[in-house]
Amino acid sequence: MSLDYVKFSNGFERFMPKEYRDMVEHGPFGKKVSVSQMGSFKEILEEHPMCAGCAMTLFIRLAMIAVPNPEDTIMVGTAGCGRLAISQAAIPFVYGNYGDQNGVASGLSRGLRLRFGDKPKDVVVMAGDGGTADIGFQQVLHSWFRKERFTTIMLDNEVYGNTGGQESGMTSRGAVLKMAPLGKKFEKMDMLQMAKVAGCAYVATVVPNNPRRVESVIKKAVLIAREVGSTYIQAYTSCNIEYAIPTDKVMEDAKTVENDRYAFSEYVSEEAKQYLAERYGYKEFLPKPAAPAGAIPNKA
Ligand SMILES: Cc1ncc(C[n+]2csc(CCOP(=O)(O)OP(=O)(O)O)c2C)c(N)n1
Ligand code: SF4
Repeated sequence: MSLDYVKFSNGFERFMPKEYRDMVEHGPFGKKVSVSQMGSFKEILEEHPMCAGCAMTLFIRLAMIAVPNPEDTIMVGTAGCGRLAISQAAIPFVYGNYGDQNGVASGLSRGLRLRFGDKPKDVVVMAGDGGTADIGFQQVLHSWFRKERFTTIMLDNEVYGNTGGQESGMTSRGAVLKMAPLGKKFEKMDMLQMAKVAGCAYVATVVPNNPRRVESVIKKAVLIAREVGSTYIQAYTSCNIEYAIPTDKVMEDAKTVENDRYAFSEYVSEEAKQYLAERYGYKEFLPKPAAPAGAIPNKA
């Protein structure tokens, strides 16, 4: 796993399928690409079998562009809609039993550190809200308490989309779904607060209609996870099928939900701020210069 796996073996170039040649020649491996350049390079995820207009797919596509070193990244996932797209992408993908993704990622991340030492190999978990907050909850929380150094991304469509519309812990109270016809009786779980209590060094919420923000939070989360500890991103990735959102209204819905219960939020621990500033030059986290002696502080 390195740039070596995205180059041709001598003499084989002309036998490789066009898609593969495009990926080697015009893909993002070993280069710095950004979401603002979409359309000018071959993307890691282009074709997938998910529903037309599915916002989850857009988010996954953006996430694949945002990871800082795609050639040194392994994605881990589980049952749910997201794996249908993630498994089509040109990044290695590990898929286990439903809900065991954070256990698998813990072992993988530790193993990669033993094998490759200081050379960063990034492990990124992407799983649905059911996989993260319900079935995989125990393994998710324990990986955070143990400060396992990988990123967990919840693809929160607020429903079990892949199995036809059961409520999840992340469904909002009162929501009526095909297989929750009486309406959900309990509140949406506060996974953000749980992530902070469990000691995550970085916790953020995003919606996919702000690609630059998606890119920014994913980069920070992956970089922090390299050395500081667990990081968590919760992304609203609507299910247009189970929530009956017309495909041309998916982005409008994301905006409405952002204004309602998915306002952008970002928590960065002090240790993570210092690390991002010193190691990766994040200016916003550089310590503020001390006020000169005798200066009068601004009145609020
Ligand atoms: C052990 C096990 N139980 C149940 C299932 C069936 N199953 C597949 S996907 C899924 C729900 C996925 O919901 P979520 O994690 O929210 O992801 P989404 O499909 O909504 O993206 C279930 C129950 C399974 N594959 N394995
Ligand atoms: S069922 Fe919902 S989440 Fe799954 S692919 Fe279709 S729109 Fe996307």
